[in-house]
Amino acid sequence: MRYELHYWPSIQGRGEFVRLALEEAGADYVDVARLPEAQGGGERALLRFVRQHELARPPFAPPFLVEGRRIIAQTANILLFLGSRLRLSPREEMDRLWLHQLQLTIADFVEEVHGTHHPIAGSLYYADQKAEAMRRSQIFVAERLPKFLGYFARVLDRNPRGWLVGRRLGYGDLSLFQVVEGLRYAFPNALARVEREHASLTALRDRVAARPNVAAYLASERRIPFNQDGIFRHYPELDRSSS
Ligand SMILES: N[C@@H](CCC(=O)N[C@@H](CS)C(=O)NCC(=O)O)C(=O)O
Repeated sequence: MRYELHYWPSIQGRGEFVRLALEEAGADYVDVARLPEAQGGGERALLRFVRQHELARPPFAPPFLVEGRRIIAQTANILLFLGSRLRLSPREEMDRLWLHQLQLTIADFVEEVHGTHHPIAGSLYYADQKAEAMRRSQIFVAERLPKFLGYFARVLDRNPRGWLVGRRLGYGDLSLFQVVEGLRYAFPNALARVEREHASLTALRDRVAARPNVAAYLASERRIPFNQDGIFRHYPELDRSSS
């Protein structure tokens, strides 16, 4: 059955974690809001869906995935659902939970990345919260970024296969790839320091980028370039170390 991904059409955002899983698996899917409005796409289609108040299990926010009559929201939950269908998660229950746990930790981290440029409110412009963003980013660069990435590097280092969980690539590896890519764009100075310390992060990033389906996707127009509307934004003034 064809999967429908519903996400904002002009940013990678959280939808990208789902896109990467669908692309790596060669799944049959449509990125609905990226279709022209005449074909039922565009932001209007997305908003119409979110505002369908008669839905029994409505999503709160994009991304969400539709498969037939099923609607699944929350990035980590979508990946939990897709993981077994697309062979991107291990078979053992405890391994699956471990992968889900890592994905939830990635979700926490992504929220903190977003908080670097929008520490007060998502509804305010960056310019209206720049002072707070500078303060928050200093702490992010000095403490949170090395702590989260050091954690993921430790997990990678413990697996001789070099993946987060088990013998094969899973959806968590694709997400960690996206985090490294996003941070290279948003915080190039801070990330270079962390990558120098943790070779396993760079190795994971390179192995994922070299997967044939991922490489084809990254080179295609389906991959939206990083931009200043997404989660990973490059404001040079935020990428400074306080030391
Ligand atoms: N925890 C949710 C967060 C979803 C979320 O924040 N979606 C953003 C776009 S990335 C959105 O459109 N939020 C609208 C809102 O929070 O009102 C997830 O991981 O999927």
